[in-house]
Amino acid sequence: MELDEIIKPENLVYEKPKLMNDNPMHYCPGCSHGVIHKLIAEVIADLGLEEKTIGISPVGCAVFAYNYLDIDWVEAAHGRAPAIASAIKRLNPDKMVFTYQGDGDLAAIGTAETIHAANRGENIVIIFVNNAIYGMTGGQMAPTTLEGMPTATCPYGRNAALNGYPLKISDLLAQLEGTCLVTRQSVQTPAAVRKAKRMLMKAFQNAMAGKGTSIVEFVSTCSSGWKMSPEKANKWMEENMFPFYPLGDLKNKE
Ligand SMILES: Cc1ncc(C[n+]2csc(CCOP(=O)(O)OP(=O)(O)O)c2C)c(N)n1
Ligand code: SF4
Repeated sequence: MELDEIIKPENLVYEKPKLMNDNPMHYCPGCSHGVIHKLIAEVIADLGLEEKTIGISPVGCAVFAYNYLDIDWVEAAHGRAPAIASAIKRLNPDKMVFTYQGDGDLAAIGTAETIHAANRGENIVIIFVNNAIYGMTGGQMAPTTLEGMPTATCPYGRNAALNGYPLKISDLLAQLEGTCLVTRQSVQTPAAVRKAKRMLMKAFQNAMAGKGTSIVEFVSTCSSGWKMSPEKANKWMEENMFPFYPLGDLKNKE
């Protein structure tokens, strides 16, 4: 049978989002970043915001996010994405502005920018990829590293007495008046992907409606930094990350 006969519009059950180009992704096998990129592309297209969306890419493994989604992007210095997003949204209130940040970018060097943008209630979306480690730089401890979890800089496991406790920054952000939606999602199963997409869509709608800051945390895997196979990383995340970072809405103002 010829390919043309199989690939008919009526047989189509899945297609790559149109905003995702054909550049090969640099992410490791089993990494959550690629799936989250796909969701963003789908949500932008579903809401018809292709010409209105400006993404702010971070420093971290997602530094090259701008290579994969054909929307407008600005590259921020490490941790400064929420400050840049605030300025862009204020100058262009009709645009859809989001940041895309890892836990090192958002919850370590960028803590101040994140908290103050959320506290000002900037009409932006903050997409927070929490893989509990600094992936890009070789797997060092992040603020969100779990107690007992080994990393390159705490090879015997995070010790709270020495390194402090893992930071639940989304819980903290949910306390701020400026946030309208703070939700914790994941993309390790098709059901989780569908749920995460619904919440991401709500976040984008909130930003366009001027309701304040929406934060979508994705509890994520870093198979390379964790030194696990993709399959094991997913299982480890379910067993160890989810009990400490439970999925669901922390705040959802109607
Ligand atoms: C000012 C500055 N300080 C430190 C670095 C080194 N650096 C690059 S990425 C990174 C952390 C990335 O971790 P995370 O934000 O969790 O993203 P991931 O790579 O895990 O997706 C650090 C510390 C830098 N590039 N710039
Ligand atoms: S190092 Fe970790 S976060 Fe970076 S691409 Fe690889 S799996 Fe993903």
